[in-house]
Amino acid sequence: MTSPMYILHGAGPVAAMQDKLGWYLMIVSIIVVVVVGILVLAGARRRHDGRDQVARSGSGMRWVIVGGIIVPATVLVVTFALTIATEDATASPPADPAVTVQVIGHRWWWEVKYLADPAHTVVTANEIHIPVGQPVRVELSSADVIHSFWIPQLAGKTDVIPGQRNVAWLEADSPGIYRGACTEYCGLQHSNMAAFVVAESPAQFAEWLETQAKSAAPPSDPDAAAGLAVFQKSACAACHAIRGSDALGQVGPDLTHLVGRMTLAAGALENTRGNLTGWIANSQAIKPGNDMPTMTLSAGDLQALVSYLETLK
Ligand code: HEC
Ligand SMILES: [Cu+2]
Repeated sequence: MTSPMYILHGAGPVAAMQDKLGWYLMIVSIIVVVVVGILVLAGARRRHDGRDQVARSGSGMRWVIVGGIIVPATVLVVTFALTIATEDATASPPADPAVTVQVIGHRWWWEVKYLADPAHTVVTANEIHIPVGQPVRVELSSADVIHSFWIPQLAGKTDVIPGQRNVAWLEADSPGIYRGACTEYCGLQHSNMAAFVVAESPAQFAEWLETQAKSAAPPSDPDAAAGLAVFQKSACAACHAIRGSDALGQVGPDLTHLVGRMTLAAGALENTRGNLTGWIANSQAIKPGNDMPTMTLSAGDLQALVSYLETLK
């Protein structure tokens, strides 16, 4: 769904540092393999000839010291130093990040929280909006098992571990949608656990955050109002929160601004009215084993529910 996942097209400073190290390792490895291959072939041929005096002469010893100790040791030390330097630079976010976002791994979706303004906690799912060109601190935790957070074009993998808070940072050089995924096997629906970073201009980001901080307005349309009643009296409200209503559930994604999201169920479906109806009618057929049970709703209740959810802009 939406943008593919590129691992070779870095689009921000963290990815650029990791790309550079990756290419360095790749090139050095190729050179080492080729050189060792040539030496092995040459050695085999020499043994064949039965001429091995060179190995015992002084020039042979020099070869062993230079080729067997000095060159490999230099390559290893330089590689070690570059790796440590890259890890250090990519692991610690800049001291004053523009935005801090909490990302909580759930089986099988991502909860996304912004605590920038203490009066308003913004909670959304599977979509991380960030201002372009500014460093973003990502605080990672898990509600259940070990997951791993990976947005290949922006930053490498960081484990998401229950009972621990790991920190990653990322920054996008240009606006766009960067697809990521959970990259630590976490059960049945691991492959349907996409995350999307939406990088937009700082003004657009501020506007988005302001919209997200608002509570849902009570529906005016009678069909939608009936839908809200269904939502509150059925199990939905026990698992989902809609800020501004009585629904405070914490098991599933916050639905306050559901319509603004691109996908449903962590990239499993495009967010359209038809897919939303299908998801509520039988989410287990779409994402088997996910934590939303199949509920029996009358056709009327289902339509009312969808009409209500479609007002959550
Ligand atoms: C037992 C808890 C539970 C109940 C009850 C429940 N849900 Fe869910 N719901 C979830 C979970 C968990 C997810 C996330 C599934 C996933 O992506 O793996 C979810 C996902 C969703 C989504 C997709 C949200 C998104 O951003 O991807 C919608 C919409 C939704 N539920 C609506 C409803 C409605 C409407 C009801 C009542 C008819 C309902 N749910 C009942 C747990 C529940
Ligand atoms: Cu996972």
